[in-house]
Amino acid sequence: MRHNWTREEILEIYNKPLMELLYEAATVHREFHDPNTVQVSTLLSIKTGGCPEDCGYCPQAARYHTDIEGNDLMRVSHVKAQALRAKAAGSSRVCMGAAWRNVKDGEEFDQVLEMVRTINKLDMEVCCTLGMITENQAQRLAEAGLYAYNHNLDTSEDYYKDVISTRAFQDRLDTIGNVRKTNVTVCSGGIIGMGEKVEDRAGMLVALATLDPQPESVPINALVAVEGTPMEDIEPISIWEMVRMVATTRIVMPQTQVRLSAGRTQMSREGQAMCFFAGANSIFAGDKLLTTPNPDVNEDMEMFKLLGLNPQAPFVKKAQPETVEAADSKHLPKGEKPKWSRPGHTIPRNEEAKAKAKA
Ligand code: SAM
Ligand code: DTB
Ligand code: SF4
Repeated sequence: MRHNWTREEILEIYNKPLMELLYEAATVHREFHDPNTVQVSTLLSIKTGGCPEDCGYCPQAARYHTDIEGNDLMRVSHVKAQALRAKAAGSSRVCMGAAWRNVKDGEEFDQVLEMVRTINKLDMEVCCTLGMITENQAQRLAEAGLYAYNHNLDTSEDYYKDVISTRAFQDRLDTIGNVRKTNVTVCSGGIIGMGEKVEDRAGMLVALATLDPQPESVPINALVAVEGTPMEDIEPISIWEMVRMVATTRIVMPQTQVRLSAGRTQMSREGQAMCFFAGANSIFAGDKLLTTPNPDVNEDMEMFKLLGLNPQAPFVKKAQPETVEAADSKHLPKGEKPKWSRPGHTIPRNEEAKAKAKA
């Protein structure tokens, strides 16, 4: 396993003649994974909208005017019902997303811990994506039975400054570092098609591939351009860019689960098949991502049948974590006030979208 990839090396891979790139990626893929098995995750937005951050791609940022329905924290009983539905539809993992900048100790986080316990007891892998977290909060999630924590780098450190002004790239790395101090696996990837250069895609892959250990899973999202966000007018990327990104990710992170994430509604079956050949071995299933549409589950299952793919069982890569009940917890809330950064520089397109929303 190499942890010293450079941007130049990664760019060279990304820009190879396509047939060379596909062959190399598929060869690496077969060495480490069963090419006919694809892991299926279901997303659940447990707290939607009203987010204080200014992420230029995100329909859930309160400052932009988008057409989404915001919601308070979901009830544990509702989460359990949704998880059971996902399990019946073939998912082995539930990923719960909250439109938070960071986790705060208190009743809502206690509820999330209860959701984690509940889903782990259904024998499904549980993932959370709740924004920035401290080591103590990561430990508490681990104790509840969390399998993975998702926290995307989203793009290169350079381009990050053109996308988000309310936190810095280093905050993301720090949260990933906090998760790494526990038994919880790391899920971290990003978005392509936000107007970044190919060099930025390579830069993001350097940041991920040089983590030691590398993330256990890497979601590759294509931007879903949502009306009202600063990126509403960005044209969708072509399938060839997605295939190149997936193949390059596979080559530099051979053991990682590479997830075809947002943007699949715009991909044909042929396009997705090429991504699976290039090393993608995970998808988000269910007709909704967090707030935007995703292909219908039945259509996905038809695609699996057509391609001879099988959904992966839970806990094949790593044993199921144990759940410690709240009453037996060894990690009590510390009531910390972590100093996550707030660079606050001006990003013109974010300011424009904010002004438009105000007007
Ligand atoms: N608030 C938490 C955070 O930002 O870490 C967790 C939820 S956030 C919605 C999770 C991820 O969704 C983001 O890091 C980003 O990669 C992805 N995402 C959000 N909006 C997207 C969009 N319009 N297109 C593609 N991916 C998007
Ligand atoms: C990830 O990388 N993509 C997922 C999940 N991790 C949390 C989210 C995609 C969100 C797409 C836009 C939306 O539906 O709001
Ligand atoms: Fe908030 Fe996460 Fe959306 Fe950024 S990506 S605005 S932090 S929900």
